[in-house]
Amino acid sequence: MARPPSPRVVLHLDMDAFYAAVEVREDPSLAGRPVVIGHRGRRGVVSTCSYEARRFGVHSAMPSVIAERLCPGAIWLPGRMALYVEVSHAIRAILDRYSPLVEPLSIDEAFLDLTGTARDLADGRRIAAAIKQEIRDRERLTGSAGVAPNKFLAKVASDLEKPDGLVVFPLEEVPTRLWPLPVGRLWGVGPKTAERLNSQGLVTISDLVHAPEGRLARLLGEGSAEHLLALAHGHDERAVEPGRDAKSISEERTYGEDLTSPADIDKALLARADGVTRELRSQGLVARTVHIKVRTGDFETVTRAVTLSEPTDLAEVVLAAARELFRERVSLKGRGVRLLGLGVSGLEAPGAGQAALFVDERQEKLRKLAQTADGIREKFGKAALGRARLLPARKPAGEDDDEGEEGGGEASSLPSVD
Ligand code: TTP
Ligand code: MG
Repeated sequence: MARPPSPRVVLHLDMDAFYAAVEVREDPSLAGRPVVIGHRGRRGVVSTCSYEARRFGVHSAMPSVIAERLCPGAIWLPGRMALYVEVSHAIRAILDRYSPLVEPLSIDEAFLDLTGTARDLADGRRIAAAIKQEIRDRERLTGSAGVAPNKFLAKVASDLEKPDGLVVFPLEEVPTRLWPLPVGRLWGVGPKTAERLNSQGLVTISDLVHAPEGRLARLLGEGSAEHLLALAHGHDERAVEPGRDAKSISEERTYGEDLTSPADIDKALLARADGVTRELRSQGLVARTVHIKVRTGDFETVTRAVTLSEPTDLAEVVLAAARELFRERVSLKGRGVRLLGLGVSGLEAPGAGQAALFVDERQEKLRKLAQTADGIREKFGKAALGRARLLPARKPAGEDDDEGEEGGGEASSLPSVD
């Protein structure tokens, strides 16, 4: 009989008060003081703050005016993204020495699959302690680690004893340590869903687990209910995916019939900009460079690229750049478009520039809209939400409403992340 697969050992590491901690490291006179990263004033928001400032109630994404009121004695710093990225790379280099399977999630957190190196969770704890110590020695920073048989429990665990925490979360401890937590800790439960569950008296994960059978499915749909209950029991099969630190994200499509009308070409660009930026947002990244690839009916292929003044994850911004590239730098000379691709590169965590430290109202509005749309798509499937402009009176050849699927005839779609 085949042996059952050995249990996995997954580690999640999240640095403590990352930007603020780097600033304190650079200027030790800040140690022990409330430090806020962000710009003061009406349009500013808090990027993060030291744990000393958190005691006053200050937190990430809070409008600066409120933070100033809560903690008048705070030291405000504008943030130095280049430095934080450099430190992030140095930490990544440390992590890479402990496992070939490292999946970065943001500028200051990553999953490591330790299954190959750690015999069991206790061994995982030993490795986590060594990683934390090495980060402390080399970078003079602290991080919090969670060690568990899967990604979900590892991520919950790393947050349980922040800052400077190290928590091992075996499956047996799910009832005592996971069930008392609020439903919002389950992946997939955003503020809206949490509110809905709370209004039904379902406040803790324990409430979900003990709800009468079928109740959750009636509230959220069968798929979501099943997913949440699996997590609530500490089950999560997702693999640590090192490929997620993509260098570029792109989509291209070949059309059965060459696109000739400007309107059809524009619709195709919009569809690709939509797909690529949705992937960006789902990975929590923004991009600096937009490129397009155009193959004409006679098989000439050109690529064109432009670097944006601010990185973005918004379809509108990417589309505007792609349109301009197409209009200004592609010459069809009467030929039709056989293949059209759109990609983004220069990927980074958001907040990499001034843009995230200030609230740009129009961009924020667009982002909120996009995130709401992403949420709806995730919940109800891709067909649930299109854009008005994506519903052409006449579909371009090979273009399909159903994202990412092949169109008629010889059309093909090649989304790729590399
Ligand atoms: P987090 O890991 O969420 O926060 P943190 O590291 O500052 O604090 P914690 O100890 O709770 O982990 O985010 C990492 C960095 O990302 C953070 O230092 C600053 C940046 N960031 C923003 O710029 N804006 C935000 O809204 C958030 C949440 C983070
Ligand atoms: Mg952090």
